[in-house]
Amino acid sequence: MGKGMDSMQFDLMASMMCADYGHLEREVKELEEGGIDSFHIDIMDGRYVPNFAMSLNDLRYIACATAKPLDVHLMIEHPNNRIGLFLGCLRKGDTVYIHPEAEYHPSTTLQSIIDAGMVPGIAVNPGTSVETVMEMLRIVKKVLVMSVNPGNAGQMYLPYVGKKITRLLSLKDDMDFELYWDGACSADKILEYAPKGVKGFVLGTTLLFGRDRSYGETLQAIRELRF
Ligand code: S6P
Ligand code: MG
Repeated sequence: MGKGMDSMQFDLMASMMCADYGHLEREVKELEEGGIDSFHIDIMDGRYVPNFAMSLNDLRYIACATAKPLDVHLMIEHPNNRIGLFLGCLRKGDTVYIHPEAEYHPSTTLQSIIDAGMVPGIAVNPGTSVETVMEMLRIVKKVLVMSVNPGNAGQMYLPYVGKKITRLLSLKDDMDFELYWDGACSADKILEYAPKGVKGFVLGTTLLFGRDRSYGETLQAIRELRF
């Protein structure tokens, strides 16, 4: 759990598609030692999004390299066709996010995730309205708000997503889900949205990776943000 000066609680997840693949085990250890809360695994199929990032073997490798929770973000068409492959790599309590647009019957897929003992989540694209996912909000425990279009790291924040985050925050307690941020996450976004109730933030190239200080130093600086 993240802890700021006034005990602000929030989770920090590392977007592992941004890690150094030449030294993946070392990356996992340095992030763990630096105090990361969980590992965010972006799985892409080159169809639902125009990119390939991580895949099943990367997921297996990281699952073996850490005891921390995993946060699996499936950016693939019809995840239900292959959901067992992914669930088989995970431990109970890990999170699986699907994109509702990628599935004919997303609630069936979410039920498979629940039945396997995992935490069910949906990822909501910038262009997807709250109305279209409203019923699924009753099923999921986590909503991953995309503040960039899915498919790539290193993109610009899309400001129009802010209004949707406000709307989702107003629904989360009644509908019993938590809200997480994915895309272009900077310190100012954590400063603005953690106090409003966003529960966790996926960290990529904007704040954590490819910088000239250690993961531990960066994570410590985030924990020490003054809210
Ligand atoms: C995008 C993916 C994200 C990114 C992450 C990168 O499709 O779901 O998890 O990897 O947002 O962060 P940044 O700071 O490079 O945008
Ligand atoms: Mg992601």
